[in-house]
Amino acid sequence: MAYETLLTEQEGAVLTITLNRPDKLNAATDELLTELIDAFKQAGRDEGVRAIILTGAGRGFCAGQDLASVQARVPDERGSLGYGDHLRHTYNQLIKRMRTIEKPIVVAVNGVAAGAGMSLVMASDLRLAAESASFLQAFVKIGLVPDSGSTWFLPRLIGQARAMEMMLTGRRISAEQAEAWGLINRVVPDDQLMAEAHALAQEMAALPTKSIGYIKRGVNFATTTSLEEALDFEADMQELAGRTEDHKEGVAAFLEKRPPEYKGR
Ligand code: T3D
Repeated sequence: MAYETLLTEQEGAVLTITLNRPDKLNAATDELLTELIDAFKQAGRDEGVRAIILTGAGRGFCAGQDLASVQARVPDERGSLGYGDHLRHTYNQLIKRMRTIEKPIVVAVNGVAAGAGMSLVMASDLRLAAESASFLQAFVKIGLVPDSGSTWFLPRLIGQARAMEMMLTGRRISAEQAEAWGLINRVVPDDQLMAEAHALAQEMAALPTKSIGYIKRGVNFATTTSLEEALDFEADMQELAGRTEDHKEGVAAFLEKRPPEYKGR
């Protein structure tokens, strides 16, 4: 599928998806959301893709929902702009797809990540940000509430006190602050962001892809369950991992004292 609001580029087993509405800081229209869901769907199906980089074109990463398209919505007789249904059919599907795709997503935050744009960052697996990037829970400033998983991800990542401060004030934090709070893995100089993201994604793409998928499943499950259930789920995931070709290759390579060659099978 050719996209209007995304750029995609594959280098080896690494697919880069770039949000491409730079004049609007890559604010998300329905078209962009539909295309992004599709891009992750295709990437999930394609055996040749073993790691994904998500980034933005221009000076912003993503400014959340496109507010011009919101203003164009006509309220119904109850005054509803249809946010509930819209979220369920677009952002919620996207966030679930990002969490369940069994491949690593490296996000390269190149600029401001606001509102649901910040949720895209949090739904990714490994988070790099340029020094000039920033993050804000913009919702309250326009009389909305954090969505697209923000209430779920943010307290888990940075703790309830900091999460509440970000959500209640809508204040912007720097990339340096985000790193110190554990919101992102690492800040890198602006001109090295994409090189670092590619290096990390290539490292991920050379790993046993199925293990990465099972690790994601395990962490998703464990986040909301008891230790007993998590132990049981880990045993299920280990059972599946133990059946993969890559596991056999990993053990053989270790015993033969050679680097493993993983195929993602
Ligand atoms: O059902 C549903 O859809 C509900 C879902 C809601 C999810 C949400 O994400 S709600 C939150 C929506 N996002 C925001 O409220 C953030 C709005 N943007 C900002 O607060 C600021 O733009 C930033 C803090 C992100 C960046 O500020 P700054 O000064 O660096 O840039 P700017 O000058 O404000 O923006 C540059 C351009 O991007 C400008 O366009 P122009 O005037 O040059 O033609 C601006 O209008 C445009 N832009 C930025 N954010 C959005 C946007 N256009 C549409 N929608 C945006 N969200």
